Amino acid sequence: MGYANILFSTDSGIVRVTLNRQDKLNAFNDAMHAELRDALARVKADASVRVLLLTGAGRAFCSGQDLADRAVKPGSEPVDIGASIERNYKPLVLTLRALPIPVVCAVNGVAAGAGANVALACDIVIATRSASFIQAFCRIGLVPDAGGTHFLPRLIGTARAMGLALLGDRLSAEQAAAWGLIWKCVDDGEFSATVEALLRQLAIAPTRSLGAIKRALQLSAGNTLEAQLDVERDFQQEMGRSADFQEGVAAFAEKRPPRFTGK
Ligand code: LHQ
Repeated sequence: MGYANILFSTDSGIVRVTLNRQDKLNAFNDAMHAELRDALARVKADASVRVLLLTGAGRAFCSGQDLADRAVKPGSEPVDIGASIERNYKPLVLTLRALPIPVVCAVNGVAAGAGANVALACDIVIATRSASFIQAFCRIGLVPDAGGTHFLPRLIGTARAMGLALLGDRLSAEQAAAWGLIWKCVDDGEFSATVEALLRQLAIAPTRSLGAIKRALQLSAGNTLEAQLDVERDFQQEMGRSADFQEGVAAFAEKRPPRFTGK
């Protein structure tokens, strides 16, 4: 499948997916969603991929749903926004969460509406200082989607989630980091280099262990302590049999850096 709305590249275990509809601030439309589905299926099928980057081209990360798209624009035909969520946003968020590799979201500019919440669905969210997050849904009579009502209260608590979702105010990247909504905010001039270093670090990490960590932390949101202790036991049992665990321990004993293969 050729891509017209995203950029896709692979290099040394790192896949980079860039939302690329710059004149619309990288708003999602049906075509972009289809391309993202295809791209994520390729990532899922390729065992050599060890980290995925999601970012945006130009001055924005993503302005959410394209409000001019036929699928959502009110007109003579009634609009079924639920169908668009079922077809596009729900599978996108679930796929990002289920990928057994770390997904980095580099928020290079404004992230609004579903654009903000797709970012929050990623595992490590790093933003440039001039970026911002807007739960824009209430500005147009909708509710947060793409997992926003799930992620926001878990990440920053109900009071802040309510404030953001009910008011639709712009939250600076700096404040987002201070609140724990995202991993980190870095100065614009250091953003690309910091993202690159992060990707390279993750690409040579023990990938199976990172996948298990991701899953275990996700499961903890709905688990009792006892159930979570069982999750940890089962993952640890699995990791204990991995080549990377052997390598990690051997490297420690030999006082050398580990050479993880992701196996
Ligand atoms: C856009 C958009 C956009 C089209 C900027 N669409 N053109 C909803 C419905 C259905 C299914 C499921 O889910 C959803 C979830 C959602 O995502 S609802 C939320 C949708 N997003 C928004 O409401 C945000 C709309 N955009 C904005 O508020 C602003 O553009 C932000 C704050 C993102 C950026 O503001 P500025 O930096 O001042 O840029 P701008 O507003 O001048 O935008 C630049 C261009 O991009 C402009 O086009 P133009 O031809 O005038 O230069 C905008 O019309 C276009 N654009 N967002 N979502």
